[in-house]
Amino acid sequence: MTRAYLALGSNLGDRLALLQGAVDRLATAPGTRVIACSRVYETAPVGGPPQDAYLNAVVEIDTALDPHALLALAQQLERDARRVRAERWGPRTLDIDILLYDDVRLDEPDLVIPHPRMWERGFVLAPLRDLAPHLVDAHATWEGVRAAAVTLAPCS
Ligand code: GSY
Repeated sequence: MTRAYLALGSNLGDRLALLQGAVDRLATAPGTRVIACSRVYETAPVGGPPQDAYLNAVVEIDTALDPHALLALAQQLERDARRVRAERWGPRTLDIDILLYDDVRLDEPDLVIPHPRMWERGFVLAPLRDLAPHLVDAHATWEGVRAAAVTLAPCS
C-alpha cells in the first residue's frame, strides 16, 4: 500500500456534491482506501479567464494502484462528473490532481509527481496542511483562500 494525497477542485455545478461524490468513489474503488479528508476551502480562481470561486480539498488515501492506474481512476472520476476539457485553465465540474505518492518522483509526459505546481498554490497547500502539517509552513497564509465550515464524509 502506498500513501498518496489527491487535490480536488470544483467551480461549476453543485461544487460540494461533486467533491463529496469523488470522495465516495475513492472510498469504494478497488485498490483505494480513504484515510482522511481536509476541510473544504473556498478559493479565488488562479489563472485562466474570469470564473467563479472554487471549492478545494485534499484527500489522503492508501492505494494499491500504481501512479498511472491512480491517474486513470482520477480521470475516470473527472469524466463521470461530466467534465469537458474545453479550456485549459477554465472552469470545471471536477479536477483531481495527484500531489504526492509516497516519496516517488516521476517525470513523464502525462504524469509528474510530486505535482509540479503544488508548492505555489494556496488552494492546495491550505487543505494539505490540514492533513500533513509537517509538509507545509505552519504559519503561511494565502490570499483568497478561506476555510468553509464543512468537511467531506466519510472523513467528518
Ligand atoms: O488546477 C486545479 C484547477 N484550478 C484551480 C483550483 O482548483 N482552485 C483555484 N482556486 N484555482 C484554480 N485554477 C485552476 S486551473
